Amino acid sequence: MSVALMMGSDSDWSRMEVCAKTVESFGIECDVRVLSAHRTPHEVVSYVEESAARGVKVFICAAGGAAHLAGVVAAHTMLPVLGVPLDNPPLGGLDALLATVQMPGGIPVATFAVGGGGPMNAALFAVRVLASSDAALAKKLDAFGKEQTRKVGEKDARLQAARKSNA
Ligand code: RP5
Repeated sequence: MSVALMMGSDSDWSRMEVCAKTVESFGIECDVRVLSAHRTPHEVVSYVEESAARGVKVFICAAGGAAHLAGVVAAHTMLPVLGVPLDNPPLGGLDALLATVQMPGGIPVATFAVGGGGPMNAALFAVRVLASSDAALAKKLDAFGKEQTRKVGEKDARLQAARKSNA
């Protein structure tokens, strides 16, 4: 059981590393590859076909600009495909967002936020998909949620203390 993270270019990695790290923090293998819908179209299809045979259960596809990677992958598999549009210049990611999200009916791509929490949320969504049939993983997700809540509580307490000492 693993996740495949595909990126259109190595220039995407600085924004997608958090995605791979988040998947791996749950003890799930994350295969990271640079494969482009436009520059390596045949390799994309071969990789998608062989990945399913290797136990990949979810594809995460990140690309900027004319971001067709997630759509092409979704056209070649029945596994869930999560698309992460990236905020490249000069259009800042609106181009990638529209290319990723505006899929024709019949070929679904779950699309995440441009920048911000998008790459991390794609990872967490992949973990949620896998956790739906894995009780141990569901437990880890639950612990992650509780820890996140605890950290927000800490931040709030710090803010209250700082405001009190400045009053
Ligand atoms: C997209 O083109 C890639 O996902 C990347 O975001 C963008 C630019 O690629 P490089 O020219 O940096 O290789 O396919």
